[in-house]
Amino acid sequence: MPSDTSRAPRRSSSRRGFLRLAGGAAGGIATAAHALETGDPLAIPEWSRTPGAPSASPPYGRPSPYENLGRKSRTPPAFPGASSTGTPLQHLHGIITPNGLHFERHHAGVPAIDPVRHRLAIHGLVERPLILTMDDLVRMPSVSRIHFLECSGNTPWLGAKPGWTLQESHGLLSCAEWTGVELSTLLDEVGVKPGAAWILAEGADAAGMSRSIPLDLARDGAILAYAQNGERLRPEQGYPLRLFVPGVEGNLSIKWLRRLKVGDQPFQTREETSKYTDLMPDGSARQFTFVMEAKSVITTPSGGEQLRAPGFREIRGLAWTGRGRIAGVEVSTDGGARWQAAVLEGPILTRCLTRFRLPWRWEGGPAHLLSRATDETGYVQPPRAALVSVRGIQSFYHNNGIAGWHVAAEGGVSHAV
Ligand SMILES: Nc1nc2c(c(=O)[nH]1)N[C@H]1C(S)=C(S)[C@@H](COP(=O)(O)O)O[C@H]1N2
Ligand SMILES: [Mo]
Repeated sequence: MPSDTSRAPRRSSSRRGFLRLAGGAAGGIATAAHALETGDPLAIPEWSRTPGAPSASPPYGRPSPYENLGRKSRTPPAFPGASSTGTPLQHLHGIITPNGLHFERHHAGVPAIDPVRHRLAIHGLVERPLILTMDDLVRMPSVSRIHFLECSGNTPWLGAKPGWTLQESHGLLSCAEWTGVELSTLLDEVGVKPGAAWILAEGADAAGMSRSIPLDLARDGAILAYAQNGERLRPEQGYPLRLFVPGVEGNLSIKWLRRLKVGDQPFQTREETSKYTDLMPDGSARQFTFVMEAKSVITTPSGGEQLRAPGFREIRGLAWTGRGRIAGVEVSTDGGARWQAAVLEGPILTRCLTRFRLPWRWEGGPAHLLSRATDETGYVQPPRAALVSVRGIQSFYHNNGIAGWHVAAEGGVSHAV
């Protein structure tokens, strides 16, 4: 039994006794609710009495009408097409983000691309420049890998915002299985010339979004992805083709990819000069801060939830790192005075979300829930104050500081750091 449960009085040594879900102060599970409604807990409900709807209606399935999930706009659009929507992480389970709930970040909206007319050009410092159709790419050797994608602007440096839900504080984070051609396969095909060191990737959207990617990073598992969780990419995720660079800020994963140009130095595009740099306290700016360092967050309880009755409640969350695998996650329920090791749920994949969980009893008083991830390099997710002491508060991107939730005595949950 985990250490924090040993303090709870136990009526029974069985697991059921420990959870004490039925009856008592922590009652209120389905059986009890059904009994209230019908007076008979084993009565046959109406949906068991006649055959249900036939299958294939609609042909592409949808969630139950009782599930009311949606992405939510994160920022008011600054100019036409600029938008972002957050994944409702607080309502999801496991590590995979359903395609319809993957977060979105568009600098000039979602282009409507005809896959038959779309082309990928690769040129610059290469022996054999190429122009590829989607059919050409899909015929090539393929890989499928599960990785997280996080916008480096996901969690602003604002400190505690009591009104925030998880969708607002961490929603520009999703995780999917990406299928496509490894970029290194294509680079071998075109033959990179001596002196080549960077690759420009350019999107076919009206923003013409482009970033420079070091050749080493491009060869470290980057994918020319055409599928996501088993089906072709969603238009919002870059249909028909996106670059997917695992472990680094989402901005490098250029959607609607139309061109790759190999060069001997970075191309100094708008997105790596005026944007996606980190302003330091001395006025200098850090450029090319690619990697997403270890980070974690508790997904439940989280902001906006209302705990109703004291009793057992599993604390659950997600941890991730751009440097490989998550090695451990610790959870505190008292604002960081004491930490306990959470259980990591497998599979623990590289540059992927990892689920963690910890049994907890809410005794009814205030609590301050925090989580802290450690990755396989030994890097430990820092407190916000430690980040601020080095980087000041002018930075906008790459906030991976410890954050969590405050549980009020009456059970209301709000954002806290
Ligand atoms: N062509 C293009 N690629 C793009 C963007 C864009 O606006 N245009 N947004 C970038 C940013 S800032 C992020 S965080 C990710 C978001 O990917 P998603 O919308 O699939 O979640 O795509 C990146 N690739
Ligand atoms: Mo982003």
